[in-house]
Amino acid sequence: MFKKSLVAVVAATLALTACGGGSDAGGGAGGGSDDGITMGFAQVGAESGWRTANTKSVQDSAKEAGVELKFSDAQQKQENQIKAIRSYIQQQVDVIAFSPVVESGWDTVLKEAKDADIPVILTDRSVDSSDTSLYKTFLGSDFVEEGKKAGDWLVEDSASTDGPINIVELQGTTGAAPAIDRKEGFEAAIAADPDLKIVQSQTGDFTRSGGKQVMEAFLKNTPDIDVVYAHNDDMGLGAIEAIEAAGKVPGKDIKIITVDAVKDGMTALSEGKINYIVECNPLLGDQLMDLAEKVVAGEEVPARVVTEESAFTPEQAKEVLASREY
Ligand code: GYE
Repeated sequence: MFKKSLVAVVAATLALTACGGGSDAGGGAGGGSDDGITMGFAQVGAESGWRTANTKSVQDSAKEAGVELKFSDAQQKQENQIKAIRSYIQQQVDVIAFSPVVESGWDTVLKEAKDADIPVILTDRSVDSSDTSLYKTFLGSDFVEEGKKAGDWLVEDSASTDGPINIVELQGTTGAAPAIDRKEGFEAAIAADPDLKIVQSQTGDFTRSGGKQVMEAFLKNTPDIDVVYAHNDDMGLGAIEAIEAAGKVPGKDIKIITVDAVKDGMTALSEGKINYIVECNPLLGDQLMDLAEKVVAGEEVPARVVTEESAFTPEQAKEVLASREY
């Protein structure tokens, strides 16, 4: 255990160093980043297709905007993110942006950034701190709304079916804003139909392997599963593997609803293995750089910037698949 966490810390530190170096090269190539700003970005990890697209978006947009990016990957561990933020404070970056892996437990480190006069931007996920002066703005999706869209679709889809409909839920990372909110929104929506019942709900940690493992267990211990609601595409894709291995047909014997709409998810949707995907846009880089420049210049920014999103059926997935960026 101890050894493992030590490895993680060393890896995170290496990531910090390596990426700092990489962005220096980018600044040099641009030739004019002397008066540009430096951003410390503490990413959650590399747990999903969404996250990979989000990281690329942030890195590309930083380069384009002439922002020197110091990037770290916390491997889904809060302690690594806190370490990275402390290191950015020490390096006196102009602005810190991060996507908090879980909602709670950030006040101390955010206070340290505030005391050092370094503005903080929350991106993608939020914190539950009651002191909103600890950060300048929160850029990201409305996860409750995403959960509602998923639930509303199911209510409509099962309107013509009589009798109970058993739902199993694959939750995101325990304590993460998108896991908490997507659950809440979905539950609120399906309350409209008393036949819809969540019979099992467990975390798959937003990963494909997590989704597969939990779904295998559900298939063994839960009779008559009608629907899977997965908090992201990756867990849904893992569930598909488990369902097929159990000799059932995903999308037919068991319906699947997910959130994200990344390429692999949209491909499975277009093949009818997933029935509905609620979009969550990972391309936050441009808006983030824009907000960062304003915040560093001392300009006012809105306290909340919500990303615009839609949702897709298999037919719609077929239409848009080729033109999707991620
Ligand atoms: O849905 C999931 C990722 O925070 C919105 O994190 C993000 C979520 C996304 O791991 O795939």
